[in-house]
Amino acid sequence: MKADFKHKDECRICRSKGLKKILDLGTMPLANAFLKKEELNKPEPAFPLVVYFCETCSLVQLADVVDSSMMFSDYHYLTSASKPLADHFCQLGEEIARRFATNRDDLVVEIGSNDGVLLESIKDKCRVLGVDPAKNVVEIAKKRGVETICDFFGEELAEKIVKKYGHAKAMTANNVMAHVDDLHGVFKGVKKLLADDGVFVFEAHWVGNLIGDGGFDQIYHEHLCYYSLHSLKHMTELLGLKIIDATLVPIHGQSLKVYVAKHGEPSRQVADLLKKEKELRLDRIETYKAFSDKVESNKIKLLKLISGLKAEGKQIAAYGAPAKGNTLLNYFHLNGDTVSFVTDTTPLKQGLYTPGTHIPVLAPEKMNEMLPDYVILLAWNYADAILAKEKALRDKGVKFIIPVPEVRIA
Ligand code: DWN
Repeated sequence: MKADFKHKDECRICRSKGLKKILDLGTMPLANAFLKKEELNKPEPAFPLVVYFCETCSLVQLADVVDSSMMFSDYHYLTSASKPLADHFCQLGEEIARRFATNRDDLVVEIGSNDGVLLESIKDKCRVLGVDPAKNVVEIAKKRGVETICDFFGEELAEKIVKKYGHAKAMTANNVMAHVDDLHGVFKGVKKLLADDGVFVFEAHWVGNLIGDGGFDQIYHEHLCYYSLHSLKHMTELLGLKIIDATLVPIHGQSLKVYVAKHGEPSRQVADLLKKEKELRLDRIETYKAFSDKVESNKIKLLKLISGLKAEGKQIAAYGAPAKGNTLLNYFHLNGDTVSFVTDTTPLKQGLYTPGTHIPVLAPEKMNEMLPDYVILLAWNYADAILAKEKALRDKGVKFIIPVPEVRIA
């Protein structure tokens, strides 16, 4: 099937041509392209999944860019399907309203607002506006009472928003900046829309965690960029923006939480995190070569464990159908012959099949009915919350295989 993607040979931050290949995961279907039963026998679009490193600004990135409308116009991912994440974003919303949008008339704009969980939590404290390209998800946000523009954010939309709503005292974009191909356009749009004293606070998965955990499954076509604070500093400085604060939060493994403004001096934490990245050698290509070796050793360990369990006649299922789970299932060639089903709390995914591996996605209550011997915890980033929530299931003997950061059974 003809694939709609283009190959770029320059860095999307500094435009350097010297991109170096660091990991090739082969050709894969889109991680959120869950299938209906009647689509299982049809050809599935698949695209190269190859990771590159820019030695000039240290941005880790994909160079093969899939058409964004293919990935984001009808979206199966809902923030509200993961309670720990929804709770986290409500806390972030509270911080934004408390620190940056303190008056009822202050405007808060969220880029990639998904189903409106964050903005709904502060819509009675300040003016809120969401921006998200996924029509199906925007409808859910609007039902929550969150005004949302169904579009991709960029300079043009920023100008339209300023004309209609004025400047934003705060902006946010969580697990969004990784998805952006035109980074300059989005940051220029932020600069246009943000009030002179405004703050843009956003979270993005940290490449230091990807390397540390060997969490290769967070690599998929939606995620074009894998950020270090160093690379984000390079990007913001190109546009005269300043990173005034930064920290790490325990979300999706570990994510950067970055505060950007037009004025102000960087906090001590910015210097400390940049120093930590230097010590982790995130600006050196050798670091990423070692990462790809770790991915291979994790693959061997997990496949050895699974083949042993299958040889013993054990039934194996999976818990959570995250996008990253599809990278793992496809890269490890784990299909329905090995993994009999996967459960997920997202109604949009239930009744569908995983892309490439065609494993049925069932509602969570099916796990209690089927009681498999083992479940691969594909949503490992919520391991603590899920293991606690599923105590009764575990007391019935269901064991959890946690694939990242180290393969272990709980
Ligand atoms: O960047 C992105 C991240 C932030 O969200 C997007 N490109 C797509 C998506 O990635 P993901 O699907 O890997 O995200 P999550 O939040 O790790 O997905 C967790 C999945 O597990 C959801 O489909 C919900 C499900 N889940 C579940 O079935 N039971 C989650 C929890 C907490 C549970 O108890």
